[in-house]
Amino acid sequence: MHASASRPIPKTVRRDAYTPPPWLVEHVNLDIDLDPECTTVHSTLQLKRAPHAPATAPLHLDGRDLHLEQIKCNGVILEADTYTQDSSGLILHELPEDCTLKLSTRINPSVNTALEGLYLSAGILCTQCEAEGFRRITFFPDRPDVMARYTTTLRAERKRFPALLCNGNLVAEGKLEDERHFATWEDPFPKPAYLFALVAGDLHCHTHTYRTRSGRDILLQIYVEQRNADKCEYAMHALQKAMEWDEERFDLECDLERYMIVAVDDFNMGAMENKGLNIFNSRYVLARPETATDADFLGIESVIAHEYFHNWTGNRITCRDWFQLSLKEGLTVFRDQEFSADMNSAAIQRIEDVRLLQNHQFSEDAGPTAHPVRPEEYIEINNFYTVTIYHKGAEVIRMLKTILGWEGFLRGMRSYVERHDGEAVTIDDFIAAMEDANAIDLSQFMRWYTQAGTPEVHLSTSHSGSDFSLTLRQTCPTTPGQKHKLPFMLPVKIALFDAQGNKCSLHPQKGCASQVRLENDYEAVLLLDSPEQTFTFSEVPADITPSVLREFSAPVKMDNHAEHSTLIFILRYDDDAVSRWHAAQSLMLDKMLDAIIANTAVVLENELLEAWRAVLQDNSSDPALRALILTLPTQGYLAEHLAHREEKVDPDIVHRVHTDTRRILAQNLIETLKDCYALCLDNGTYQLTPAAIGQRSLKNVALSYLATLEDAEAQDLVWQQYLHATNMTDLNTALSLLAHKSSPRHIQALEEFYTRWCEDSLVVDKWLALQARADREDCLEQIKQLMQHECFSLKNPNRVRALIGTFTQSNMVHFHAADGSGYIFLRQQIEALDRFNPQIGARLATPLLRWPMYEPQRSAMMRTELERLGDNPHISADLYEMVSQGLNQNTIKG
Ligand code: B3K
Ligand code: ZN
Repeated sequence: MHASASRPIPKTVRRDAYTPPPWLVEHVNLDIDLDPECTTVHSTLQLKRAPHAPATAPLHLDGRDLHLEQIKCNGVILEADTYTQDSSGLILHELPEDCTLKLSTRINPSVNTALEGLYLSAGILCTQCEAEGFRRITFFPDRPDVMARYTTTLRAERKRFPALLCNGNLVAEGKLEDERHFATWEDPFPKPAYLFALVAGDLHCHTHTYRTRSGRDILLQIYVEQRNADKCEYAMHALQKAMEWDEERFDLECDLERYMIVAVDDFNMGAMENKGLNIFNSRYVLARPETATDADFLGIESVIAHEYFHNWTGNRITCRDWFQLSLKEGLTVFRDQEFSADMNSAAIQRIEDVRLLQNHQFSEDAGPTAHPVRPEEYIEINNFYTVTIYHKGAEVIRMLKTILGWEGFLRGMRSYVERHDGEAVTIDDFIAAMEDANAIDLSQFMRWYTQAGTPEVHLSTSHSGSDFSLTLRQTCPTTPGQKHKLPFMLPVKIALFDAQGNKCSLHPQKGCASQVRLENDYEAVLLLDSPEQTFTFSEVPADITPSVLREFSAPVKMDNHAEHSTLIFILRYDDDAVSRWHAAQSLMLDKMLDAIIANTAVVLENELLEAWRAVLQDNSSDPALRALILTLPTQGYLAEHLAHREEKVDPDIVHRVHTDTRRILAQNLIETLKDCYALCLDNGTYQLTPAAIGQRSLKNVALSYLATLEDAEAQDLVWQQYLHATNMTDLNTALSLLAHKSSPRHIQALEEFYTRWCEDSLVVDKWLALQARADREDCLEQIKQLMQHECFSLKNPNRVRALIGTFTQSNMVHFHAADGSGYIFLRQQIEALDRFNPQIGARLATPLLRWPMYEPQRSAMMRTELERLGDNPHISADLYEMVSQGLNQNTIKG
């Protein structure tokens, strides 16, 4: 793409260009007259020049799409020639060192389709300010290191907007003339503008009180649309559990008097941690067993906790600038993962987290948008709310915990909170607190924040007498802008198994002992910090199988050249669930990759089939773990591995091999699958315990295998489950399986489901998603028709993600149709979305950016669609950044 006269190249923001704010805001008084078409915002800022700033330092106020009516400084109207205004804001010169600025602006929330700033969702007025949305409400130094106290008065029509909510505590409310009313809120905590929020609407309020361990009562409120009043109880319970957990595990008590959550249908992401007034995508609040799946319930529990945990890690201690985003996000994801592990099954939680990392973050690291956990530059910060910042960021925190031990990690956390409470800080500040509390040098560890790419660790072993050595070698591939990588400090957790499947006690030899931390007699953490290191253990019996990277102790690709017999051994004997699961994945991955690369039939040896049968029959193991073990790696994951081996991806072959593998497993294990299915059936009473969830997931995995067969009995099981399901988990699985076929009976089932659930938009999203995933020849035609359906709107991000996102990310064979129709379709949707919601449009572009992975014809077609997007001089900065990264991959690498 080329710069053209009509397209100014969007500005790049660089981390090293940071300078502290020259002006501080001590207090903000907002008086907001709410109206969907014309909202007026009167803002009064108490300003003070920062001590370090020169007397001539001008004041920059960010502002976007605002209509400025008036500015007054210390009561005097400022004439237009005393300030500069452009499309990004205002610059005021020669202000007195202390002054009061009053700004009046007007905005029109009803035309705000970007869903940033103040907008309307189903008649509710709500805000989204992170990262830079506050500047769409009023002029302000919209940067996270400017923290201020806010007092806000909201005024609105009483009937239409009975609830008027804002951060902090309600200090006054009352009636006004003309059927209007007001509410004044005071937030006692200084906060950056990105944590500001307001909501006005006709809402049902679900209330509870929580007594903290120091005995303070906190008012908890969940606000939802009236029709959803019966779907809040689960979220409320999750919130209370999260509050209790943070007290126990992190010694952090809630500082608020009132904690509110509001659910809205139109939301660009999952939820937002605004101080005391979280705003949530309704999919992370609303749930009943009839409408929500087990995965939905777990998702709600984790997102409710995540936003609550931000109150300390993010809100009280916030980021100095947006390059520090992982300071709050990586840490808070780590905290929510630990919470979910404690509430449910730690092993399953860990595998799910690893799955997400491998399927999404590893591929981000392997593509053109790869960036370090602390990026060096960005064009549009909204593009940087990524799996790398969030989930690799969480892995980095997890490694710290592994290296320092839980006690050491907590000591570091305590010192971080003590030092920085109330401040806007950096990742360096966090690491410094960890270092000082543990008397450790983490300068090498910092490379996890500065170097992008997934490190690869190669293991080789040798046995000499009773000495057993593990040699670990680490490398890290080139990523955009980073050719040479330095070695990481990384923890590799190990155990050694003897031939009977028992763990051996570990005796590290002197030469390496300082780099080995024994967790107990049988498990050790090896601390790697060089390109290659050897760890030797004494008194090791012959015939040893090492179990390495237990619990997935570092976010790396581990290559241990394991024989299939070794993997089958680990699958059978290892007591680390992650290792068992990983061994099963590796086995199947190898089988499928071999068949794909040679483009031959899949062959599954008896040994493998029997290992699978043993898992199906192993009623002593956790059903949830068995379900995960039996789930094949995704087609997308196969594609990434092909690319890693420098093989071009042909999606048809990947799809054929994947489908055949499932069918061969099903054919060979049909009776065992049926038995397993029957054993997992419940009595129809829905329970949301880890055991019941696990049982349902195993049952549904078994059913998914059976559904690949033409066997009449197997097909009947799917229909029976569809007809008699008493919860959404079972119903959704059954309908997803039926959706692959297009006989009149199957189509009728889809229609019936819609008629039954059309009033519930979250269920409608599932209905769209399962059709987008369907393996039907006419899948894309179906999707185009669904876009015309009464339930669909491009303006609603959940609908877009369910239909278009699912199709382009999870339906490999149809998205990558050989005629390029999937690519053209996606480009058209991105073009349409970019005009009104650039954040959502830019995210959808991700699959096209990976064109170099694919075989030449598809690769060329994908690139062409990216070029078409880039040819439009009017695209948003969000899309510009994505497209230019996509096109800047000169070498067609594997
Ligand atoms: N902090 C928000 C995400 C904001 C995204 C802005 N584009 C939710 C979260 O991570 O908790
Ligand atoms: Zn977060």
